[in-house]
Amino acid sequence: MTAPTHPRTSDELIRAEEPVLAHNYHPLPVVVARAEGAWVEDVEGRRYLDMLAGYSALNFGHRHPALVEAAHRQLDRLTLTSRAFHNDRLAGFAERLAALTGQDMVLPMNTGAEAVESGIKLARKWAYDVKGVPADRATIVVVADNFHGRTTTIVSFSTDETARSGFGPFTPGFRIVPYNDLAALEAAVDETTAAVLIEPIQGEAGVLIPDDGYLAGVRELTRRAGCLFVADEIQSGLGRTGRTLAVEHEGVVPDVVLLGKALGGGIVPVSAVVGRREVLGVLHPGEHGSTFGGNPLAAAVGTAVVELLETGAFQRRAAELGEVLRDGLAALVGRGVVGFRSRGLWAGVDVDPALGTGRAVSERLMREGILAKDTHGSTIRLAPPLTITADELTSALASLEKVLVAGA
Ligand code: IF1
Repeated sequence: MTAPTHPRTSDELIRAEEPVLAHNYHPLPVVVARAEGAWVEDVEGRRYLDMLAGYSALNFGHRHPALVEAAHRQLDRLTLTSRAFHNDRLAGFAERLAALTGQDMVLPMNTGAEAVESGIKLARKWAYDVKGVPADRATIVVVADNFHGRTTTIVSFSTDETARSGFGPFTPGFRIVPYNDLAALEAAVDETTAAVLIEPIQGEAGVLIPDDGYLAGVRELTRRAGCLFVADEIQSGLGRTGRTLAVEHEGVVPDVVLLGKALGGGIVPVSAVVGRREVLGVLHPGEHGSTFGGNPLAAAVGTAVVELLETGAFQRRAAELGEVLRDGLAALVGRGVVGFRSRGLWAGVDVDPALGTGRAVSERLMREGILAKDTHGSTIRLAPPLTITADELTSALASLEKVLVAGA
């Protein structure tokens, strides 16, 4: 790729943001101008291997040709109708997505948080209309260290003070129990419970993988209690862990699955609630909606994403390269890595705090041409595009070793 001639340098662009852009992030000091596949290029033409992939929104790499083609084709036909009318892309998207996930119905939304909020509203309405919970008494059980988005209701049940503090008053009706603890979950579920809402693997918490049997236990517990199992697969889904959905590692089918991020192929925001007819069927005209939800551009790109996943090739690739990632990280334990968790092409790597914070390690990796991001403390999240090659992955691991062992 040739470096674009840009009117301002990276430093000038970073400085220009300061007075005019809200400071709700602390980005690494890199200004990306172009990208293709697993590689991004900054304003000055420096290249970096992207090991974050937009927090798993770029599972198919930057500007995957099939996805860009689908977007271009649709841009030249129709981009938005609102749901006041039908459009010729939505039925196909809903059919393909429902089949891919083994569910009955689809509620198309835009961002992950909107899918989560929609899932919460659906679970509550199902509790009142189907389960018979008294009005306004529905409860939803969530787990500590959850991350489900940034809306006021969602941060109402966050246990991360940074995400929650200063945004009250909060939405009631949520019970919080420890993750990976079936006894605590069972104790929190009662006749008012509409749903249990969990991430099959906790992403922001540091790629925390529950014990084998936990997801199957949640499935059995919610079935027995007559409440819904709602799985937030917005970060863990769509091939990331080596399966279409992370719940498949335990052969579990939730009542509702929340999808986002990679569903839009890293091109447009696309999210969805997919689930059983008995749940999504509680919605009637006028009860829920969104200006852009199910728009033809989103549906066209979303359909192309589903087509990429229908063959299973990306899932197999993530599983195979996930072994390279796992073995590479295992070789670093005791050499700067104090622990790690990985499933498919997704890992949370705990770096020895003596070597620096996750941020400091991310900055050292950046100087080695690798873009990654810390989550909390000294944990680095690795989530490359599933299109990464074995050689690229191996070189990223070598760079990690270099910045850790060399304490560079
Ligand atoms: C940020 C990380 C954070 C998610 C799960 C719903 C959503 C997310 C499991 C909401 C979004 C993003 C948000 C972004 C950084 C990133 C993130 F975990 F992926 F790293 F923050 F925790 N469910 N995660 O992971 O989807 O509304 O953002 O489309 O807020 O900084 P969204």
